[in-house]
Amino acid sequence: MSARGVEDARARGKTVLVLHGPNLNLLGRREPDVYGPLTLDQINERLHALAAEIGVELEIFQSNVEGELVDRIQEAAGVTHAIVINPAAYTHTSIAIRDAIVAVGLPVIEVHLSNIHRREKFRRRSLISDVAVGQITGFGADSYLLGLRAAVRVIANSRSRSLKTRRPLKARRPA
Ligand code: CA2
Repeated sequence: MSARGVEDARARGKTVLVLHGPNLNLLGRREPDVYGPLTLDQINERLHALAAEIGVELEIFQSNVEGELVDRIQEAAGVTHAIVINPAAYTHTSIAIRDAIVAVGLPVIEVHLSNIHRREKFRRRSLISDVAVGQITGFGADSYLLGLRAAVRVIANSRSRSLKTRRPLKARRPA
Protein backbone atom coordinates (compact mmCIF):
# COMPACT_ATOMS: atom_id res chain seq x y z
CA MET A 1 0.00 0.00 0.00
CA SER A 2 1.26 3.51 -0.82
CA ALA A 3 2.08 5.98 1.98
CA ARG A 4 -1.08 7.85 1.11
CA GLY A 5 -3.09 4.61 1.23
CA VAL A 6 -1.73 3.87 4.71
CA GLU A 7 -2.57 7.42 5.75
CA ASP A 8 -6.12 7.22 4.35
CA ALA A 9 -6.68 3.85 6.03
CA ARG A 10 -6.94 5.83 9.26
CA ALA A 11 -10.21 7.27 7.93
CA ARG A 12 -11.75 3.80 7.35
CA GLY A 13 -15.11 3.38 9.03
CA LYS A 14 -15.40 7.11 9.73
CA THR A 15 -18.50 9.01 8.64
CA VAL A 16 -18.68 11.87 6.16
CA LEU A 17 -21.85 13.93 5.71
CA VAL A 18 -22.51 15.44 2.27
CA LEU A 19 -24.95 18.35 2.22
CA HIS A 20 -26.54 19.75 -0.92
CA GLY A 21 -28.20 23.16 -0.77
CA PRO A 22 -31.20 24.67 -2.53
CA ASN A 23 -32.14 23.89 -6.14
CA LEU A 24 -29.44 21.25 -6.53
CA ASN A 25 -32.33 18.75 -6.82
CA LEU A 26 -32.87 20.30 -10.27
CA LEU A 27 -29.44 19.29 -11.57
CA GLY A 28 -29.35 17.66 -14.98
CA ARG A 29 -32.68 19.17 -15.97
CA ARG A 30 -31.68 22.84 -16.44
CA GLU A 31 -28.52 24.87 -17.02
CA PRO A 32 -26.30 21.85 -17.92
CA ASP A 33 -23.83 24.29 -19.51
CA VAL A 34 -23.22 25.84 -16.07
CA TYR A 35 -23.73 22.91 -13.68
CA GLY A 36 -23.04 19.88 -15.88
CA PRO A 37 -25.20 17.07 -17.27
CA LEU A 38 -25.48 14.83 -14.21
CA THR A 39 -28.54 14.63 -11.99
CA LEU A 40 -28.14 14.83 -8.22
CA ASP A 41 -28.89 11.09 -7.99
CA GLN A 42 -26.06 10.38 -10.43
CA ILE A 43 -23.65 12.54 -8.41
CA ASN A 44 -24.74 10.75 -5.24
CA GLU A 45 -24.16 7.36 -6.88
CA ARG A 46 -20.60 8.40 -7.73
CA LEU A 47 -20.07 9.59 -4.16
CA HIS A 48 -21.34 6.28 -2.77
CA ALA A 49 -19.05 4.34 -5.13
CA LEU A 50 -16.01 6.38 -4.04
CA ALA A 51 -16.94 6.08 -0.36
CA ALA A 52 -17.18 2.29 -0.71
CA GLU A 53 -13.79 2.22 -2.42
CA ILE A 54 -12.16 4.29 0.32
CA GLY A 55 -14.07 2.58 3.12
CA VAL A 56 -15.87 5.55 4.66
CA GLU A 57 -19.50 5.75 5.68
CA LEU A 58 -21.50 8.34 3.77
CA GLU A 59 -24.65 10.24 4.63
CA ILE A 60 -26.19 12.51 2.02
CA PHE A 61 -28.87 15.14 2.53
CA GLN A 62 -30.38 17.78 0.22
CA SER A 63 -32.70 20.57 1.23
CA ASN A 64 -34.10 23.75 -0.20
CA VAL A 65 -34.68 25.01 3.35
CA GLU A 66 -31.92 26.87 5.20
CA GLY A 67 -33.09 25.76 8.66
CA GLU A 68 -33.08 22.09 7.64
CA LEU A 69 -29.44 22.39 6.57
CA VAL A 70 -28.65 24.08 9.90
CA ASP A 71 -30.44 21.25 11.75
CA ARG A 72 -28.48 18.61 9.84
CA ILE A 73 -25.16 20.34 10.64
CA GLN A 74 -26.09 20.51 14.34
CA GLU A 75 -27.11 16.82 14.35
CA ALA A 76 -23.72 15.89 12.87
CA ALA A 77 -21.91 16.88 16.07
CA GLY A 78 -20.57 13.80 17.81
CA VAL A 79 -21.54 11.36 15.04
CA THR A 80 -19.92 12.65 11.86
CA HIS A 81 -16.21 13.16 11.29
CA ALA A 82 -16.30 15.69 8.45
CA ILE A 83 -18.81 17.54 6.29
CA VAL A 84 -18.69 18.18 2.54
CA ILE A 85 -21.15 20.94 1.70
CA ASN A 86 -22.37 22.68 -1.42
CA PRO A 87 -24.46 25.39 0.24
CA ALA A 88 -25.57 26.57 -3.26
CA ALA A 89 -27.13 30.07 -3.07
CA TYR A 90 -26.83 30.04 0.74
CA THR A 91 -23.05 30.20 0.22
CA HIS A 92 -23.46 33.90 -0.42
CA THR A 93 -26.10 34.76 2.19
CA SER A 94 -26.29 32.37 5.12
CA ILE A 95 -24.89 33.52 8.43
CA ALA A 96 -27.01 30.72 9.97
CA ILE A 97 -25.14 27.97 8.10
CA ARG A 98 -21.81 29.65 8.84
CA ASP A 99 -22.67 29.87 12.57
CA ALA A 100 -23.76 26.20 12.66
CA ILE A 101 -20.43 25.16 11.11
CA VAL A 102 -18.49 27.15 13.69
CA ALA A 103 -20.67 25.79 16.50
CA VAL A 104 -20.16 22.08 15.72
CA GLY A 105 -16.42 22.46 15.16
CA LEU A 106 -16.30 19.70 12.51
CA PRO A 107 -13.95 19.99 9.54
CA VAL A 108 -15.91 21.29 6.54
CA ILE A 109 -15.00 21.16 2.87
CA GLU A 110 -16.94 23.66 0.74
CA VAL A 111 -17.61 22.51 -2.83
CA HIS A 112 -19.16 24.09 -5.92
CA LEU A 113 -19.90 22.68 -9.35
CA SER A 114 -19.15 25.96 -11.12
CA ASN A 115 -16.16 28.20 -10.44
CA ILE A 116 -17.87 30.84 -8.29
CA HIS A 117 -14.89 33.18 -8.74
CA ARG A 118 -15.44 33.36 -12.51
CA ARG A 119 -19.11 34.27 -12.22
CA GLU A 120 -21.23 37.26 -11.14
CA LYS A 121 -19.75 39.44 -8.40
CA PHE A 122 -22.39 38.36 -5.85
CA ARG A 123 -21.27 34.72 -6.24
CA ARG A 124 -17.61 35.48 -5.57
CA ARG A 125 -18.22 36.10 -1.88
CA SER A 126 -18.63 33.02 0.31
CA LEU A 127 -19.70 33.32 3.94
CA ILE A 128 -18.51 29.75 4.41
CA SER A 129 -14.98 29.64 2.99
CA ASP A 130 -13.15 31.16 5.96
CA VAL A 131 -14.71 28.70 8.40
CA ALA A 132 -14.07 25.75 6.06
CA VAL A 133 -10.86 23.76 5.79
CA GLY A 134 -10.90 24.60 2.10
CA GLN A 135 -12.97 25.26 -0.99
CA ILE A 136 -13.13 23.19 -4.20
CA THR A 137 -14.87 25.06 -6.98
CA GLY A 138 -15.31 24.67 -10.73
CA PHE A 139 -14.76 20.97 -11.39
CA GLY A 140 -18.39 20.01 -11.95
CA ALA A 141 -19.44 16.77 -10.25
CA ASP A 142 -15.76 16.05 -9.63
CA SER A 143 -15.76 18.89 -7.07
CA TYR A 144 -17.81 16.60 -4.79
CA LEU A 145 -15.48 13.62 -5.35
CA LEU A 146 -12.42 15.79 -4.70
CA GLY A 147 -14.24 17.15 -1.64
CA LEU A 148 -14.81 13.63 -0.31
CA ARG A 149 -11.15 12.75 -0.88
CA ALA A 150 -10.13 15.96 0.90
CA ALA A 151 -12.44 15.14 3.82
CA VAL A 152 -10.84 11.69 4.12
CA ARG A 153 -7.38 13.24 4.14
CA VAL A 154 -8.41 15.72 6.82
CA ILE A 155 -9.90 12.93 8.98
CA ALA A 156 -6.81 10.76 8.51
CA ASN A 157 -4.52 13.60 9.51
CA SER A 158 -6.52 14.77 12.50
CA ARG A 159 -5.36 13.66 15.90
CA SER A 160 -7.57 10.88 17.24
CA ARG A 161 -9.49 13.04 19.68
CA SER A 162 -12.98 11.97 20.64
CA LEU A 163 -15.60 13.76 18.54
CA LYS A 164 -17.45 14.73 21.72
CA THR A 165 -14.45 16.52 23.22
CA ARG A 166 -13.51 18.38 20.03
CA ARG A 167 -13.54 22.10 20.63
CA PRO A 168 -15.37 24.29 18.08
CA LEU A 169 -13.36 26.32 15.62
CA LYS A 170 -12.72 29.91 16.55
CA ALA A 171 -14.79 32.09 14.24
CA ARG A 172 -12.54 34.24 12.12
CA ARG A 173 -13.41 37.78 11.27
CA PRO A 174 -14.85 38.14 7.75
CA ALA A 175 -12.83 40.45 5.47
O1 CA2 B 1 -21.66 26.10 -8.55
C1 CA2 B 1 -22.28 25.71 -7.56
O2 CA2 B 1 -22.20 24.57 -7.13
C2 CA2 B 1 -23.25 26.66 -6.85
O3 CA2 B 1 -23.17 26.40 -5.47
C3 CA2 B 1 -24.62 26.34 -7.40
C4 CA2 B 1 -25.71 27.28 -6.89
C5 CA2 B 1 -25.30 28.74 -7.07
O4 CA2 B 1 -26.27 29.57 -6.46
C6 CA2 B 1 -23.93 29.02 -6.46
O5 CA2 B 1 -23.62 30.37 -6.71
C7 CA2 B 1 -22.89 28.13 -7.07
C8 CA2 B 1 -27.01 27.06 -7.66
C9 CA2 B 1 -27.54 25.67 -7.58
C10 CA2 B 1 -28.76 25.63 -8.43
O6 CA2 B 1 -28.68 24.51 -9.28
C11 CA2 B 1 -29.49 24.49 -10.37
C12 CA2 B 1 -29.44 23.34 -11.11
C13 CA2 B 1 -30.20 23.24 -12.24
C14 CA2 B 1 -31.04 24.27 -12.63
C15 CA2 B 1 -31.08 25.42 -11.88
C16 CA2 B 1 -30.30 25.53 -10.75
